[in-house]
Amino acid sequence: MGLGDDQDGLVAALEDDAGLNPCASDTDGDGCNDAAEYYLRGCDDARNAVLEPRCYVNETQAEVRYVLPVGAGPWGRVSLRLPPEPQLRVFALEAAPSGAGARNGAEFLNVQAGATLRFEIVLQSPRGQATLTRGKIQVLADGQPVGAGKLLIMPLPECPIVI
Ligand SMILES: [Ca+2]
Ligand SMILES: [Ca+2]
Repeated sequence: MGLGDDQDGLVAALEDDAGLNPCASDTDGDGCNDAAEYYLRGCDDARNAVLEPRCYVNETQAEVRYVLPVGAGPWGRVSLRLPPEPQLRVFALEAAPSGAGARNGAEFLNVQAGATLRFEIVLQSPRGQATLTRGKIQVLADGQPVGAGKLLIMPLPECPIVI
C-alpha cells in the first residue's frame, strides 16, 4: 500500500474509503489537506491547527483562532494548552478588535469578552522527527478551560537524501 500521487500524506486506500480524491491533495479546496480532513474528521474550524513539516525547513507553523464568549470576562490571562510535545511552542499573535487583549509571549493579558485571539503554534526542528500525532488544544481563561480545538502533526514526508 503506497501513498497516492498527490503527496497529501494519506494512502490511496484511505482516500477511497473517505471519498477523497487520491489525485488532489485538498479535495474540497478549503486549505486543509486531505490527511487533515481525514484524521481530524473535518478541518474547517479555526480552532484546529495542522502542522505539516517540510523537507529542509526547521520550523513549521500553524495558526489557531479563538473567539471568547460575549457576556463573560474580562480575563487576566488567556493561553493555549497543547499536548505535551517538547518541540511545540505557542506565541500570542493578535487580539481583535485592537485593545481587546495585550500580547505577552505565549498568552494574552487583560482580555475583553468577545475578543478574537490568534495564536501561532510552532513545531521546532521537525526534520526527521515528526510523526503522526493527534491531540487536543484547550483555551484557558484564568486557568479555566473555555474552549477546545484539535491539533494534528503530519509525519515528515519522504525527503530526498543529500550527502
Ligand atoms: Ca487526496
Ligand atoms: Ca480540504
